[in-house]
Amino acid sequence: MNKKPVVLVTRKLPIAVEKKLAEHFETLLNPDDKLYTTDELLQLAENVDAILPCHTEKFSAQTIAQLPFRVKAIANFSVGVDHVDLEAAKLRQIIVTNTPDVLSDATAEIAMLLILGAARRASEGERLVRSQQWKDWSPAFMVGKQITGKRLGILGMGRVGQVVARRARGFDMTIHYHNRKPLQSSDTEGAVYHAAVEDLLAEIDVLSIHCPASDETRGLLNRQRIAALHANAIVVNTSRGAVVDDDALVEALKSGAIAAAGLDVYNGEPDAIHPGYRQLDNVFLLPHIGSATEETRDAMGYRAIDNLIAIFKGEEPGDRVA
Ligand code: 8YV
Repeated sequence: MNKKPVVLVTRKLPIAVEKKLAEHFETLLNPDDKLYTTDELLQLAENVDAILPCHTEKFSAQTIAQLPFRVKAIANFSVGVDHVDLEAAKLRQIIVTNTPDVLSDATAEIAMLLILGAARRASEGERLVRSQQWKDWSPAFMVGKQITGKRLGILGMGRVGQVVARRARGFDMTIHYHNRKPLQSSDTEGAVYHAAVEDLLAEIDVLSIHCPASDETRGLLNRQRIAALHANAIVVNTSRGAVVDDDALVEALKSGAIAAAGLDVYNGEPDAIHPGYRQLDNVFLLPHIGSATEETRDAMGYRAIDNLIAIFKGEEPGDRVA
């Protein structure tokens, strides 16, 4: 019998996923969920055929160049692949895959939570109750923004963006979007396309960011574009912190140039995020939990396993990105 390929799993995955993986592969697991340094990662990769990492492990060109030639695949447990230098992987003929689709619903839920939380001052209210500072009620108390019937702008109308649009229609929101290309008219469900980001920003009440981090999108929401938003606007980000210029967003939130923000992803996450966010009352902050549901974690794992199975059968994996 042929020996099973060996897969290095960099983080603790759901039990069912680790079990399924072990049916097809020899596994090198991380039961303590230790965050490996790059040196540890390279050392562990010495005797494996593939790596199943999360976005917490960075595969720069330099790291990829140091991977043993035995490593044939990086099957990510993530939809975002900005932690992997795809060009470097291609050069080394390492196949890279991701896990699209299966986390769209979970991430859209968090986008809606952020929209509502930011609009209705959930963070501020929760802190008030917990700290026993809630002493009074009046009609002027904790008045927020109503989102029903407002205009939602979606930056990046891919899989997650489209689910958010659908959920937001349940709040009677009208949908505007910017994408590299307009969607086919059969898929837009009446959403209004804006070819220029600035035009989108000027038209909306809530902005929800869903584009991946790339050279084109890094710092896309910069000072000049934030200035195109109106003073009641709310900005929500569940994609990647890199899309936002933090100094500019913090400044706009502080000065009242925009009303509020809801963030699940950050530059410098987890422990080196812009300190300004922590000091502001008008931001609703979550710790990168867009896809963190039991169903989605399992589905992400199974999708990564399917990709690995295809790769080691010599077939084209369903979710190849490099
Ligand atoms: C994941 C994500 O939890 O899949 C992604 O790109 O950002 C998250 O929702 C994480 O990346 C797992 O590696």
